[in-house]
Amino acid sequence: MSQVTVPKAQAMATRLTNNILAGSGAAAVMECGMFNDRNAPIIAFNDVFHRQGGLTYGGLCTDQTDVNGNISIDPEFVDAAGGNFHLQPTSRAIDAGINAGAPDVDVDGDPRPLDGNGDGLPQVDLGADEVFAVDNTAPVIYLDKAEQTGTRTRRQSWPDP
Ligand SMILES: [Ca+2]
Ligand SMILES: [Ca+2]
Ligand SMILES: [Ca+2]
Repeated sequence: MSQVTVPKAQAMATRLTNNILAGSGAAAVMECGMFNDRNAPIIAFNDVFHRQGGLTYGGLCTDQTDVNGNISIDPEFVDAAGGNFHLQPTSRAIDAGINAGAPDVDVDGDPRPLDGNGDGLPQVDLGADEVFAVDNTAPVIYLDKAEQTGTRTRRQSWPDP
């Protein structure tokens, strides 16, 4: 996909949420208002990204990056050239969406929202794919502890699990 055009006639009621729009070339990735309407769509919680650092928003749409949850980052598809638009586990599109109004399943039939960043909060991912949770739990380290207070030393230790 190189460009998305939001027709002016539909723009008044159009709300664009939880999408990844990645493009390239001279045209803006998201060009708004090609037809009759004078109102820009409501754009929230999307990743609008130009692969060469070019124009992301055009027409009626002002730059929405860092506004209303919108970001502009490489979505880190698994293999875009090969047609695999699943997200890599490191993608910042994971858990970057808004749950309200999002579908219950993703393109694979995976349930959504899932907690994909390990913070305990299930949040939808941007785009068609919902990524299964990765275990980001920090490893538990057991230490012996010694505190010196005046001439006294207090020792504390925990058994290994
Ligand atoms: Ca998620
Ligand atoms: Ca989360
Ligand atoms: Ca999935």
